[in-house]
Amino acid sequence: MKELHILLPIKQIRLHKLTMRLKEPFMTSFGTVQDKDFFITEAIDDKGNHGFGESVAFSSPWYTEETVQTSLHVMEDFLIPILMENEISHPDQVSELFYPVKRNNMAKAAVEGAIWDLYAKNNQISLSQALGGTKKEIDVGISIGIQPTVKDLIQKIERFLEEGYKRIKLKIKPGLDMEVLREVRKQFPFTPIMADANSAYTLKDIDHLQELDDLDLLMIEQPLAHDDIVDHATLQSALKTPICLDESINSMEDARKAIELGSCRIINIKIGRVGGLTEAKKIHDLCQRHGIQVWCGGMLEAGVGRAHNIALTTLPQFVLPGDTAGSSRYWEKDIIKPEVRVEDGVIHVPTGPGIGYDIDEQVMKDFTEWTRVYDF
Ligand code: OSB
Ligand code: MG
Repeated sequence: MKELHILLPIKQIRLHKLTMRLKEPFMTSFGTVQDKDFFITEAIDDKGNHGFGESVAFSSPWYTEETVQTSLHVMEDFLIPILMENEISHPDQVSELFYPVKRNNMAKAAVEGAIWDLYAKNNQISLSQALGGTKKEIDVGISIGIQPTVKDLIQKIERFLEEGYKRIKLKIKPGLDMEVLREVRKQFPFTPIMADANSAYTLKDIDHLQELDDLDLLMIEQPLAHDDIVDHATLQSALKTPICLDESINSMEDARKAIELGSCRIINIKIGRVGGLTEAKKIHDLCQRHGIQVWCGGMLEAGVGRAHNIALTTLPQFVLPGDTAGSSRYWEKDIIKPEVRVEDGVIHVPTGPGIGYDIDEQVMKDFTEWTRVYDF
C-alpha cells in the first residue's frame, strides 16, 4: 500500500510567523499564556499541492526547553536544509532524516506535519486515512487553567459540561490542589475529572498526593519532574489513581521505558512533544500492544495544529477523550474554515484531502507578522 502512495518532490517551503491572542489567559503551575507566537509551515510540491503544519513551542521554555526562537533556528538552519538535500517518497522518512538532530521535537514536528498533509493531499486521501485512522468522530474533553477562585472554576465547568465536553481537566499546583478538587468533586459527583500538575510536585509530596485516591479521578497527569520516569514509578506504586505522563515522554523509547518501569498507566500523546506524527503513531502502536490507554494532548493550537490532532486521534488506541476542544474555546477567529466545532462532546472528522480544513487566507493574513520562503 505504501508503495502506491508517493510524495512528489518538494518545490518550496514557507514559514509564516503568526501572533494570535487567546480569548482568555491560560494559567498553569508554571505560568500564564495569552499571546501566542507560532509558525505555520507550508510545503508546496510540483503539482501545486500545499501542505500545512503548525509549531507548538511557546515563547518561553517552561513546558519543555524549546521556544519560538529555537524552533525557527532549528527549522531554518538544520531541518529545511536536510529536506533540500534529500529526496523522500513517504513522510515516515522525514523523522529518519531528522534523527541526527538531537531533540528539538517541536521544530521537527512542525516541518514533518506540513509534509504529512502534502502527502495526503497528493494522494487525495484525508490525513486520518493516511495515518491509518478509523474513527469518524472523536470524543473530546476540555482543559481548564487555574482560576482566580473556586467559584469561577465551578461556573466554567458548568458551562463546558453544558456545551457537551466529555471530561474536565483541571490544572493544579501545590497550595491549589486537594481543596479545589474536593469542592469540584462535591459539585460534580459523576463527572469524569482529571488533574494536571505540569511537574509541580516531588516524591516528598507522596503522602499529600495519596489524598487524590479519595477523589475518584480518571488520572493525575505529570505530577513529578518533566524529565523523570523513575520517581513516577515509585509514586504509581503508592497511588491507586492512574498516572498519565505528558512532559516525560518524548519518543517511543521513552514510552517503552516508562511502561517497563511501571511509571504510568496512561500516556498523553502530543505530536509536537514527540517530534511528529510518525513518532506519535509509533507510541500509539506500542501502547496498543501493551494495553496502555492513550489520549491526544493539546498545546493551545490554532486550527492547523488542531486539525492534525483530530486526524491523529482517529487511531484506535485513543480511547480516552483528548484536549482538542473547539476553535471558539480559544480564539475569536481561527485561521481555518470551517472552524473546529464540538457538538455533544464530539468532533466529526473531516473527510476532505489532507487536514480537511481550508486556510482562511484573510484571517491568516491578519495574524501573519512575516513569511520566509525557501526554494528547493
Ligand atoms: O500540560 O497539557 C498540558 C497547555 C499548554 C501547555 C501544556 C498543557 C496545556 C493544556 C491545554 O493542558 C491543552 C489545550 O487545551 O490545548
Ligand atoms: Mg499536561
